[in-house]
Amino acid sequence: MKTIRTVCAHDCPDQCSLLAQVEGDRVVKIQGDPEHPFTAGFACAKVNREHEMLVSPDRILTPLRRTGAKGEGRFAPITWEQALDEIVTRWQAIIEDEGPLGILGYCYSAHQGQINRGLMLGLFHALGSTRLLAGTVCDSCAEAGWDAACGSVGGADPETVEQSDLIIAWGADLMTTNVHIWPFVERARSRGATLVVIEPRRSATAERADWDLRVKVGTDAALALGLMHVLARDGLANRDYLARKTLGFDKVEREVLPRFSPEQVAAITGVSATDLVRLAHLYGKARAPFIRLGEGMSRSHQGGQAIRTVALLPGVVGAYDKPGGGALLMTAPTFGFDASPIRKPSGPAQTRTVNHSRLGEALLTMKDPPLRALFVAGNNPAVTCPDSAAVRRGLAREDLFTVVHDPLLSDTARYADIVLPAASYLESEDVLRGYGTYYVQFAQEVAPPRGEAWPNRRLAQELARRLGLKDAVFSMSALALAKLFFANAAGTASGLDPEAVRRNGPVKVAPSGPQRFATPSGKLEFYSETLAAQGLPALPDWAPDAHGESLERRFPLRLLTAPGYFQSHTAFSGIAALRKKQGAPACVLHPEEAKKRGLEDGQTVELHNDVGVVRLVLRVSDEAPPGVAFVPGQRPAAEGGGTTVNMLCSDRYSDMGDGATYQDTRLDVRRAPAAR
Ligand SMILES: Nc1nc2c(c(=O)[nH]1)N[C@H]1C(S)=C(S)[C@@H](COP(=O)(O)OP(=O)(O)OC[C@H]3O[C@@H](n4cnc5c(=O)[nH]c(N)nc54)[C@H](O)[C@@H]3O)O[C@H]1N2
Ligand SMILES: Nc1nc2c(c(=O)[nH]1)N[C@H]1C(S)=C(S)[C@@H](COP(=O)(O)OP(=O)(O)OC[C@H]3O[C@@H](n4cnc5c(=O)[nH]c(N)nc54)[C@H](O)[C@@H]3O)O[C@H]1N2
Ligand code: SF4
Ligand SMILES: [Mo]
Repeated sequence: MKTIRTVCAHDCPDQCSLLAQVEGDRVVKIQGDPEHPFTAGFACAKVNREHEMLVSPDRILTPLRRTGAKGEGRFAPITWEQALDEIVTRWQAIIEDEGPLGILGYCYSAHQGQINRGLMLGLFHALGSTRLLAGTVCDSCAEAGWDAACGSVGGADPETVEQSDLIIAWGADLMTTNVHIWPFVERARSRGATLVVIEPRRSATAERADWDLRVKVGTDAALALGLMHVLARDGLANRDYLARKTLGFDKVEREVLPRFSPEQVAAITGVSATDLVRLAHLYGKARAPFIRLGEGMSRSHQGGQAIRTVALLPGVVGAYDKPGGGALLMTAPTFGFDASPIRKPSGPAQTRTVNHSRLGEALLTMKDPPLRALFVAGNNPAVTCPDSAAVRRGLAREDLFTVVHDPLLSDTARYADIVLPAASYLESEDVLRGYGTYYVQFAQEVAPPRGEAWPNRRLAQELARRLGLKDAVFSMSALALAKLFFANAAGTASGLDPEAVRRNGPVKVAPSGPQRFATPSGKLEFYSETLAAQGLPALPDWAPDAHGESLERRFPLRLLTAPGYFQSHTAFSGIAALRKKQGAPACVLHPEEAKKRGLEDGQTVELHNDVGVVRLVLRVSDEAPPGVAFVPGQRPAAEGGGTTVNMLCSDRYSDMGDGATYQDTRLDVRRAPAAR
C-alpha cells in the first residue's frame, strides 16, 4: 500500500490537500492531509467517497457513438481512433464550408486543475472557433460586483478569520460549500467571537450560528445600505479610514443613505428595524469584523450591486486594515498567474462568443454561420444552465454534431453523437491554485486512467495534432505546461519555482498587511467611474425589480437554489451512496405555503411558471421562509422523474458580468397529476 499526496480539483473554494491510499492500481481510501493547515486532516462528505467514483458503474470506459435518438442515451462502443477520425473529419468539413465559427468549444472548470481546463480552451482559441464566455453561470457577476468596489484582487486570507471577533457568513453556507473554514470559525468563537448568518433560509450554517438573520432574496444591497445608514448616523463610521483609503462615501452619504433608514430597509428586506440597528452596532463596535461573502446572492438581477455593496461595508468601519477583519469573496486574482500562454496559444484575439448561460438560445438561433458542431468538456448544461429545456431543444437538433468529454454519461452526453471517456483528476497530473484559499499545489496521477479514459490535456493535444495546429503547448508535458503557467506570475505567486512546489507539496502565498485595492483610484470605490462608463449605477443602490414584481402577481413564490451537501452540482451523481444521502430531488416549502395550497410533506408536486414545469418531492419545513420555494442541488433528470429545476429559470442576465439569475425565478407549486 502506498500513500500519495495530491490535491482535490473539484470546483470548490477549499482546494484540499489529499492523501490517497493506493493498492496496486486501485485507490482504496482518500483522506484529508493532516499537514495542510487549511485541510486540517479531513476531506468533505463527498470526497471521502471519491474512491467509489473512480470505479463507479456509471463511468464511461470507452468512446461511444450514438445509436439511438438524441437524448435517448443509446450508444455503441468505438475505438479512440474511430472517434477522433470522425470528429476531425466533421470539424474540417465545417471549417471548409463556412469557417471555424460554426464550431463552439464549451469547456468549463471540469473539476480539473489549470492545465487540463486551460488546454481545452487553448485548442478552441487556436482553432478560431466560436468561444465560450465562461463562468456566467457561476461567479462572473459576483466577481464584477467585487471588482467594482475593490478591483481585481483577492480578499482576506480565510485562515485569519480565527483572529476575528465578529464573523458574518453573508449568503454563504459554510458547512456545505466552505467546510474547512469552520474549524477557524470555531476557534474564533471559543475566544468569544460571534457568528452571524445572513440568509433567506435556515441553512446548515445558520443552524449553528449565534444569530441567524433572515433576509429576503435579492435585497442584500438594501440591507448593507441600511447598516451604513446607522453606522454613519450613530458615529460608528471610521472617518479617518474613509478619508484615507476610500473614494466617494460622501456622495453615498448624501445621495443614497437617506433612502435607507432602518424602517425603510425593514420594509424591503424583512429584517426588523431593531435587528438592523443591533447588527450595525455589533459591526461598528467589533475590533476586527470579517465577512465571508457567498456567490448565491449574486445570481439575481441586482446581484452585482448586492456583492459590491456588502464588499464596501468593511470600508465604513476601517475593517479592511485589521488582521482578522475585512471580507473574502475570492482569493484567485492575488496569485497573479497568467494562464494565457495555455489558454490563448494562437488564434484571433476576438471572435464570436456564446454566454455560458445562453447555450440554448445560441444553439437555436445563432446565424451567419449557425452553430453546426458543439464540443462540451466538464460541463453539464442540460442540467446546470438556466432555461435548460431550451438547452435540450438545441442539443436535440439533428444537424448539430455534438461531442461530449465526461467521466459519466451525463444528461448532456446523452444528446451527443460521440461521447469520450474523461479521466478523473486523480488519474492525471496538474497544477492547482485555490479560489477560496491562498495555496498552490501539484496534483499527482494517483492511479492510471480507468478503462480507456483520457485526461482533458491528452485529448486537447491529440485533437490539435490531428487538426494540424502547431503551437508548442500541444506537445508539452504536464510539467512543461506547469512551468509555462508559473512563468509570468505577477502577484504573490511570482518567483515560485514549479519544480520545488511539485517536490515539496502545497505552498501558501497569501498577501500580507492591509487589504490592497486594485481599482483605478487605488482606493475602495464607493463611487465607481468604471461602472458609470458601462451605464451602471456609479453608487451602490437598491431598487425594486419591476419585472419580478409583475411576474409575482401570477407566480407568488420565489425560487431559491443552493448547492447540495452530498453533491457538487452533478459531478458526484455516479456515487449511489451519495445520491441516497442527498435524497430524492426535492422542493422545500414553509408550512404556511404548503397549507395554503393543500399540499403535504412527501407528495410529488409540480413547480410551474411560463418557462416550464418541474416535478419534485415536497418537503414541508420552516427551513424555507414563506414566499420561497427552496430547491437544494442540481440533479440529473433521471433522478427527478425527467425534469430538472433549471427548466424553470429564464436566461435573463444579472446587472453586472452578464451572469445568470436563477434566484429571480418566480413560480407556483401545485399537486402533481397522477404519474403519466
Ligand atoms: N457541497 C457542495 N459544495 C459546493 C458546490 C456544490 O454544488 N455542492 N458547488 C461549488 C461551486 S461551483 C461554487 S461556485 C461554490 C458556491 O458557493 P457559495 O459562494 O457559498 O455560493 P452558493 O452556495 O451558491 O450560495 C450561498 C448561499 O447563498 C444563499 N442565497 C441565495 N440567494 C441569496 C440572497 O439573495 N441573499 C442572501 N443573503 N443569500 C442568498 C443560498 O441560500 C446559499 O446558502 O460552492 C462550491 N461548493
Ligand atoms: N439553479 C441553479 N443552477 C446552478 C447553480 C445554482 O446555484 N442554482 N450553480 C451554478 C454554478 S455555481 C456552477 S459552477 C454550474 C456548474 O455547472 P457544471 O460545470 O455544468 O456542473 P457539474 O455538475 O459541476 O460538472 C459538469 C460535468 O463535468 C464532469 N467532469 C467531472 N470531472 C471531469 C473531468 O476531469 N473532465 C471532464 N471532461 N469532465 C469532468 C462531470 O461528470 C459533469 O458531468 O452550475 C450552475 N447552475
Ligand atoms: S471540501 Fe472541497 S476541496 Fe475539500 S475535498 Fe471536499 S470538494 Fe474537495
Ligand atoms: Mo460555481
